[in-house]
Amino acid sequence: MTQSHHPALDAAQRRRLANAIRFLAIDGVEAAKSGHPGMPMGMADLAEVLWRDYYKHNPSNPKWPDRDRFVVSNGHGSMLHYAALHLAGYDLPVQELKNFRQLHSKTAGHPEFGITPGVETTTGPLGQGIANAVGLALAEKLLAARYNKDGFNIVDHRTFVFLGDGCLMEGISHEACSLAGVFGLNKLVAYYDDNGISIDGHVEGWFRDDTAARFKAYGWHVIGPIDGHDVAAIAAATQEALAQRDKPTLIIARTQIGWGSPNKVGTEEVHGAALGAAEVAATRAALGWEHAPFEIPDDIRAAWDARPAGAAKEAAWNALFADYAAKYPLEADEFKRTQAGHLPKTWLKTAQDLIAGARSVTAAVATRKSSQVALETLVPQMPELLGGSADLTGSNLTAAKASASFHNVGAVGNYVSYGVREFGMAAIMNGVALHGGFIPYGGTFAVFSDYMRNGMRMSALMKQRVIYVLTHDSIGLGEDGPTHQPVEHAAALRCIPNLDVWRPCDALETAVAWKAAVERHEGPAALLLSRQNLPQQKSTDASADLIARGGYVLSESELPLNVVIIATGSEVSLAIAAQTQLAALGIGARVVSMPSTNVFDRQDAAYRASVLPKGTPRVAVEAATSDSWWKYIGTDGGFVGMSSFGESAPAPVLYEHFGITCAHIVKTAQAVVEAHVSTPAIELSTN
Ligand SMILES: Cc1ncc(C[n+]2csc(CCOP(=O)(O)OP(=O)(O)O)c2C)c(N)n1
Ligand SMILES: [Mg+2]
Repeated sequence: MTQSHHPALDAAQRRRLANAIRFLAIDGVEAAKSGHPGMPMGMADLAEVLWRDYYKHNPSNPKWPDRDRFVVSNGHGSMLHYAALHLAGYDLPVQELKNFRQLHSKTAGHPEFGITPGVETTTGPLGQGIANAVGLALAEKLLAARYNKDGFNIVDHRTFVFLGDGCLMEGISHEACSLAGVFGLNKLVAYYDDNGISIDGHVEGWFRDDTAARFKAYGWHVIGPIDGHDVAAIAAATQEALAQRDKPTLIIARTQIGWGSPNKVGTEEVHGAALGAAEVAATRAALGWEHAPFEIPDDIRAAWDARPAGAAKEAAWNALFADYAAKYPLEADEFKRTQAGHLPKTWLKTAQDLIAGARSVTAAVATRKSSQVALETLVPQMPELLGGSADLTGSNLTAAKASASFHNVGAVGNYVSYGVREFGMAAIMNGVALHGGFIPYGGTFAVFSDYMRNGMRMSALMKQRVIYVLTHDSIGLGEDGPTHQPVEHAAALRCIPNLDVWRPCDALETAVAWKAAVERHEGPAALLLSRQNLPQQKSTDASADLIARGGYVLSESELPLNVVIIATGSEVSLAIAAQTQLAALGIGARVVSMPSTNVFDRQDAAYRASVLPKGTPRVAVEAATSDSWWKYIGTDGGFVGMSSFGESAPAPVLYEHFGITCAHIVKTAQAVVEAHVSTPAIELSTN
């Protein structure tokens, strides 16, 4: 049973439709003199069958909530996606295909979310696309369980993904596909481009997995190998996949990279380079394609046009949703609100409760615990929060009382145990965020942010609201030792563009960090949280707004100002103690708490100068490397922190050992003040 509204075509006619993809890709790459023709030529027949007969989408509204999702995990094959989008009738005119890979075109080198209508996620880093697809399918399953009612399957769509050898070689595909099997994501259908080629040549020398056995072991339904150029076989495999009720499907499709090119087919040569004029001509002749570059005959255009069928499908869904909304108005409102990414109407009150609750804390509390307390306020009020941890729930404190674990088919849940799979978790959270309906957050130890770093980078690049809860944020975690003690991670995370890193010092700063992360529509946040208890700092009614600026004067000097001490997180209380001791020595010190350098850097110049006055020497204090701090303290500033890996010992012993102490801050401040006072003016030579 195909869903096509087009008349049945024979295999030769369908081959022509697939060849339209092939030649748009060939000619696009030729025009750019850069790109990857091999994959589009190899997977064109798969795309033709999937897109024309099964893929549920409406080119006129790429954001229709119940559309199927399509991901090209082997993102170097971007021209296949662009060609299909163009042919199906998306707002991607042929001029854009001619501008492949050029500045500000809608056809970037690899598919990019937010640039090209119909592209669901940014791919290119191999393996992450399939993990994003797992996230997309997970979101669908969770939303279906939550919102569907008898006779009202308002959430009922599939996630189709193309992937290649490279995606399967990458370790992240193991993490994500293993979870997809556990979760029984039966609406996930992956087409593996089994062409035996990657960049270095025939893969036997580096990739000999029994992929079918591997995926069966994950609990997937595996089909094939099939002939990836045989339309009937592709259709049969797809129908078998769509019939699965409790397993994701992998269709192993044997293809030839560069299919159609007489001299380059089946070779790595065609993976990532233009065919060249002679071979393009030879391919045109071999396939009987007589059309000029970028010219598509009307009958082929008509056969590809998915707009009428897509509009009809969306209209049917809109009617269903209208009936649903009449019967279940609360659910419908919540569905629409969360799909749009809007916060609940009660958000202002929730945020006030969050801040007020944090301000009422007096005891010393670890910021990971304060984060959990924040979640106790947020989770019951925000069904869109989808929590989780990479097997460290009891350490990350990412579960609230209202967190309900999602385990399998049909289960309603708002908490995912990702297992020990940090990178998989990050990329799955990206897929969940991209799907819509959720704000995902997930925890691990801060030191393992390296494991998921490229996933975090992709959240930032795609401007997705994903919240990373990174606990055990310094040597303050103590006895687990240097393997578990982050040293360079704060600096490394802060330099990812569009990732807001927060390292709060107490319950109030933690609450403000959560508020900022949840309110941030345009990107991810990382919360660096302590394992050890931290004292509460003084606050006023103005504090929350000041904290939200990323850096602020926490404690002003009572003496004329000699030095500014900038501190974050667990070291803020040391700076406050040093301020008192410096005052006793006659040195006026101001303490600036800087929970987020990224947010502080976005403040206007006047505000920044009011916090860090020009000409006053500065000392930064952070139990981490100094790399984040030179831009604030200058080369003549002082730094108290780490310059090596940590050690295994109780935390107080380590703070002493590494000199991250009140006494050392005092000494460092004294030294920079003295150097500042005694610095003579430099005589400049005039010749
Ligand atoms: C994480 C990552 N590492 C390396 C690359 C560079 N790269 C792009 S394609 C490719 C080979 C992919 O082989 P395969 O998936 O079999 O693609 P095919 O040549 O069959 O199209 C490599 C190494 C990348 N894009 N992402
Ligand atoms: Mg390959």
